[in-house]
Amino acid sequence: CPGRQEMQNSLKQVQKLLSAHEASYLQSLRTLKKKINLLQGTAKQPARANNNTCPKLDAPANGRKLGKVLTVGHEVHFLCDAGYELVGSESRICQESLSWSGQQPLCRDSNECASAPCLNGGTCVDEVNQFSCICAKGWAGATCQSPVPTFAAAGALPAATTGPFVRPSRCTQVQGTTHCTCEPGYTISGRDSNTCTDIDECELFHNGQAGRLCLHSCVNTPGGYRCTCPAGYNVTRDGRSCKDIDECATRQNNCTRDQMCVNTYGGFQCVRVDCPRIRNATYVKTSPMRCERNPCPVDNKACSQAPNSFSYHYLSVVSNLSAPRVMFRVTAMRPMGDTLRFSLLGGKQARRHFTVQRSDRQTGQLMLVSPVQGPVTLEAEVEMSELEKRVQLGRYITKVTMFVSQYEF
Ligand SMILES: [Ca+2]
Ligand SMILES: [Ca+2]
Repeated sequence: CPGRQEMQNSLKQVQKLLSAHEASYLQSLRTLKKKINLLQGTAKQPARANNNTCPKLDAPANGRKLGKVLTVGHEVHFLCDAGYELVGSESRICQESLSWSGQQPLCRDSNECASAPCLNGGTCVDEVNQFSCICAKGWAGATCQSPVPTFAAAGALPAATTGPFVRPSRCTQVQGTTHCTCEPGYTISGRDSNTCTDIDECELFHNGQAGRLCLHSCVNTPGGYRCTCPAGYNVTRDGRSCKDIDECATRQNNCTRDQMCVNTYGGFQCVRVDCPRIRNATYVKTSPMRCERNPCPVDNKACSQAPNSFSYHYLSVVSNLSAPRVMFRVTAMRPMGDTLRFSLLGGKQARRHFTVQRSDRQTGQLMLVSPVQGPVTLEAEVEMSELEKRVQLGRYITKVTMFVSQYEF
């Protein structure tokens, strides 16, 4: 009967399916058991570690070892330092037999010369992580790429590019690149690294923010520079500024015996003090810088009204001195009478530059009111008069001569 046959076929298929499931189930069970055994073995391992590890491995010379676990199933990897290449097994596994797979690797110096980097017949020398070239005659550079300029070629250069302002550079090869250096005060010339040219410090620092290189003038020299000063000055110890030469102290003057030498900034002056010749009174020199009136005849009012003394003072100042500024003080040592007066004598020029002020009861001071551009010589006279009940007792004149220099140092 067809119905029964169909039923039997279905049962057979179910049976096949069931036995396939059973086989699969048993297989899974075996795998699980294995895994459990392996896990149990791993858990017990520390107690018998010595029995279950591969021998210790060393890192190769010029290389490193990655991985520290020496138990079965673990891997150790090897790396080489830069410039070295690995020969042998890159990684090794600790096997069930407690021995490592593969071979102990080596780190071998890699050969940078393999690509024949030296040109024009140069010989390559392999070094650790780099190479150098020994160039054939007539060639230079890291890879012997540049022809060496011969002496004849240098001589053929225009005159402006030779001489003390041009020097050859010193070149060394480091890691395949050429480094050229110059002596101090020189810099690599823009055109090629074989030539060094002098640095023009005077030009370079002409308008420097930190101030001029030299206070007066700068002279560029091969490999350096120097500051110079105008006549009458020496360069200071720091090499930058200028210091006046004291011609009076160093006998570099031509003043005669009856003259006095006055040192000025940038020069000197020979001065001679002559007592004034005025009507009604005569004067005598009481010191090199002072004249006093001779005693007046009795009842000679004109003589007794003439100044009692003239004092002479010479000042040396630099040009453009800041103002206002006290230039000189006149003091009455033993004042007589009840009043002292100080006043400025002299013409327009004196009044343009000076004023006289009283600084205390017995002292008057000559003030410079505006800066003066040198070179110029200015003169001013300060008169001090003593009065008693508005009657003049005495007059004393101080003549101040001011030598203003050309330069501001
Ligand atoms: Ca220079
Ligand atoms: Ca001088």
